[in-house]
Amino acid sequence: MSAGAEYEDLIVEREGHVTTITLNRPERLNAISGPMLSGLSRALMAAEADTETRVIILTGAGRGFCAGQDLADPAVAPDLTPGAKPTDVGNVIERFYKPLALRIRAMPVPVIAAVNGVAAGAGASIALGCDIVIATRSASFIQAFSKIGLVPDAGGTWLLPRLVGRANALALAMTGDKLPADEAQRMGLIWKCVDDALFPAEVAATAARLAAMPVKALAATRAVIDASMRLDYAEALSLEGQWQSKLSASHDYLEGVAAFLAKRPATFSDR
Ligand code: T3D
Repeated sequence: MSAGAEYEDLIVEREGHVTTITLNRPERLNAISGPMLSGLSRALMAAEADTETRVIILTGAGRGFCAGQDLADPAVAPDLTPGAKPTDVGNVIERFYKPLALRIRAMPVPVIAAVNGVAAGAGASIALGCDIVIATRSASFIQAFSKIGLVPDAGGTWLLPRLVGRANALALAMTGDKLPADEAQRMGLIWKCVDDALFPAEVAATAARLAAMPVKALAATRAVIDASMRLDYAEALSLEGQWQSKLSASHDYLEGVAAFLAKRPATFSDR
C-alpha cells in the first residue's frame, strides 16, 4: 500500500484493514491544491487495488477538515486583472472534482469522512459524499459557494436536498451560513457528531467495526440505496433481488449464515 511520501499535500497510511487519507495543508485549513486533488484520486485508486483495505477514512490535518478549493491557486483562481479572460471553473469540475466524487461513491469498501474541523465549499461536498460522516462537536459545514458567486459543486446540489430536503438545502446554499456539527446531525446532514475528546476513538471504533463486516455487501448497499433515488418502488424491489442473487453466491453470505447458526463470530473476507 502506498505510503505518505508518494503524495504531496496528503498523508496516506494503512493500519491493518483501515486506510486513512489525511488532507495535509493545515496552514490553509487543507484547502484543495492541484497535487492534493490529483493525489486524492490516486490514493483512492491505490486503496481500491489494495485488497487488504476494507475501510477508508478521509480526514484533515490540524484544525480544519477542508476549506474547499484553494482560491489562491494560480492554476484555477480567476485572473483578477481587468479585462482578463475568465477562468473556466466548469472545466476544473469536469476534469477533477467529478471523477473524484464519482470514485468515492464507487469504492468497493465503505468510506468514512472524519470531519475534524470546518468543512467548506468543495470540502463540505467531498465529506457529504462519503458513506458515513462523523464530525467533532467543534466542526462545522459551510456552503461557501454563494459567497463567491458560484453554485454548490463537487456534488453539493445533488447531495444537499437528498440529505436535508429542499428547504434546508436552499437555505444552507443561499446563505452560506456556518452550520455547527450538532445542528448538522439534527438536520440529518451527517450521521453523528461527538465530543472532540472522544472523536479519534469513535472514528477508529467505527472503522474497525466496518472492516470486520461483509464489506462487499456494504458497498452494494450504497449502490442500491443511491440507485433507489431514481427508481420507483417496483424497480427498487427488483434491483434488491438482483443484488441478493449476486451476494447470496458470495463467501460472506455463507459464512454469515454458518456463523449465526453455529453461534460463533463470523470471519468475512470478500471484497
Ligand atoms: O476555483 C475553482 O476551481 C472552483 C471550485 C470551487 C469549489 C469551492 O470549494 S468554492 C469554495 C471555496 N472555499 C471558500 O470559499 C472558503 C474560504 N474560506 C473561508 O471562508 C474561511 O477560511 C473558513 C470559514 C473556512 C475558516 O475561517 P477561519 O477564520 O477559521 O480561518 P481563516 O483565517 O479564514 O483561514 C486560515 C488560513 O487558511 C488563512 O490564511 P492566512 O490568512 O492565515 O495566511 C486563509 O486565507 C486560508 N484559507 C482558508 N480557506 C482557503 C484559504 N486559502 C485558500 N483557499 C481557501 N479556500
